[in-house]
Amino acid sequence: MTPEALIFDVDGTLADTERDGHRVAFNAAFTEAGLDWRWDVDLYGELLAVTGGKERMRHYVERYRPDYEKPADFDVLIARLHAAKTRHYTALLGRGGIPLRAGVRRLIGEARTRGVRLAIATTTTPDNVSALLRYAVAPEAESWFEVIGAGDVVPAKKPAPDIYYYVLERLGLEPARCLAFEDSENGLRSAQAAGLKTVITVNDYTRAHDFRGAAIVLDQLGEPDRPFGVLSSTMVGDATLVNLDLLNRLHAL
Ligand code: XBP
Ligand code: MG
Repeated sequence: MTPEALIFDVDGTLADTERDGHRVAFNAAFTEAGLDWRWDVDLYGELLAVTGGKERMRHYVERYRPDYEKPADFDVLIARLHAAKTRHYTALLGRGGIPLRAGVRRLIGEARTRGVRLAIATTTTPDNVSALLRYAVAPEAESWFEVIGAGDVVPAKKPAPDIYYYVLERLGLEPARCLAFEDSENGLRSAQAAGLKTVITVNDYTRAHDFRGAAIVLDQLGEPDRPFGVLSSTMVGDATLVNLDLLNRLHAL
């Protein structure tokens, strides 16, 4: 049974955006604002437990900077820092700073050719999604995605299922007709709670996460000359990349 729609997470799934993208942009925003907040690669890995950039900054101050005296207008500061971070991040994407992960372009192309609908469910800011699609996929790629659920359109971010409910409602589809693509435990919990079968492609930040309940866990989607590595699956058979044939089999399980 062919899935009617593929719903993609963005950060860590379409591209490895976190370590060399979001993290760098947060640090640039902190420097610009004259703050001594610095997020190194390891600390950022810990901070990723909290989804959403504004939420992540608040968590950092609460958990790691008891010394920091919050100004009365702390909410305004967070909003300003986040706007600056989005500016730095989208500029970095505009310079071609972040490529797509292996197999992403191929699978999106195959879905379009075969009439499988495409959507996005992410906690990241809409401008970040637009920039990644435009600069890393194709100038018109945003129009390939029927629904883009992003950022603050729902109040509760992943691992809450709200963003997937939002996307499913706009697609007009039951979760059983779709497949989700995620890279993290928070993403998997969100998709699962919305009733979606989920394909996981791990990255360096998420390799050790708990992916119980995922339909399949891979190191990447695979290319003809770069077979995927399987971390967990009951049914890969002789497949070496994620294509619609494999997705049909997963979906039918
Ligand atoms: C992605 C995130 C995002 C980005 C930053 O999670 O957690 O917060 O790190 O984006 P997921 P903003 O891949 O599970 O959707 O700064 O725009 O919030
Ligand atoms: Mg992700």
